[in-house]
Amino acid sequence: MPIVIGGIIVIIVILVTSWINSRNRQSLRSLAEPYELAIGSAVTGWQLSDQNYSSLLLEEFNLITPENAMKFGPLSPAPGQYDFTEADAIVAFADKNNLVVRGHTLVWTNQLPQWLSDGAYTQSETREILRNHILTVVGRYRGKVQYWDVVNEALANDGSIASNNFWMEHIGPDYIALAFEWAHEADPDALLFYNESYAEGKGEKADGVISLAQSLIARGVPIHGIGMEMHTGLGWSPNPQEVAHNMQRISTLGLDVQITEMDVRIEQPVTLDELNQQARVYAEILRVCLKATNCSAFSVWGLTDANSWIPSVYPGTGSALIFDEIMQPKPAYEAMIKVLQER
Ligand code: 9MR
Repeated sequence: MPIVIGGIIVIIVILVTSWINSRNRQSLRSLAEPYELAIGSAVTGWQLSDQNYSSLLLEEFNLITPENAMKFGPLSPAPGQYDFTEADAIVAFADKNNLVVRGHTLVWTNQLPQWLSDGAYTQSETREILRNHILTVVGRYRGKVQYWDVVNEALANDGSIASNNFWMEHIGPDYIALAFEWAHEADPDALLFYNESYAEGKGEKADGVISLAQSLIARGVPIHGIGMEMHTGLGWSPNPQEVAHNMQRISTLGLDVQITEMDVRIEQPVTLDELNQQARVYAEILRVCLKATNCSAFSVWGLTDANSWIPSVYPGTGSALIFDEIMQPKPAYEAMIKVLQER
């Protein structure tokens, strides 16, 4: 009898220990929490109902960004009409699971509705269309979307405001300030970001981001942060010291910074050595973000290599994310875990 009781006790101890271990399992989000750093991934609405996808997402991440669902084109099939099905599903999922949402993106020259890009609207009509769009979308998710990429990729490579841009052509340079003001009007508590690509290291474009932010702040425009997209690749990733310097400059302006869309593409087929090099790039950028006092989120642009935009846009390259096509952690994931444990 005592043997039976002893056996039962041992089984209970094993079960309780494994339950405790599974709860304390180290994940990116749990390790990042003490740093008050959010760990994010871009998502699509339809994938959230896939059990494997959503459990990996919830284990590792506490912030999500709709990859396409909140862009003007995908949202609005006809003037004044909206289909919020996918965006609502993403926000409801976040709500249910206590995730932070980065709304992406209110004003961009890409992925516009065809009725808008083909339409012949006057300057004041276009202003009104943009105002209504921002008030509608930000208003709908007031209190549920904590961060907005208000304006996306507005700068040319030389750091000037790009002229080959729908909003620049139809409204003029004021479109940027106006968009922030309207977003703030629709949700005064949302934190409003300017998001830019290929402006992470030293260069004219990064300087352009700083001067744009400076001029918005000088005009009293409500802007709270800068998004560094961080789409990069092996052999041409930004110098970490330069990224750190830019984060510092952004901090001097009183703004937050977030890594918003990181991926590191590799030419196919990949070798283990290349995956290790990729891991070093992820680790370096995460370390820079952790050391910066104003870096509040680190997001990758897709959950796994099966969900990445890279292979379709840059054929022959891929493997850009931290989980592989079958959802297994890659060296990049392990390297990020190590960086978060370095403290
Ligand atoms: O990942 C997005 C892809 O599915 C879309 O087809 C593409 C359209 O331009 O946009 C991609 O996401 C972009 C993001 O919204 C803004 N920064 C650059 C991203 C990659 O192009």
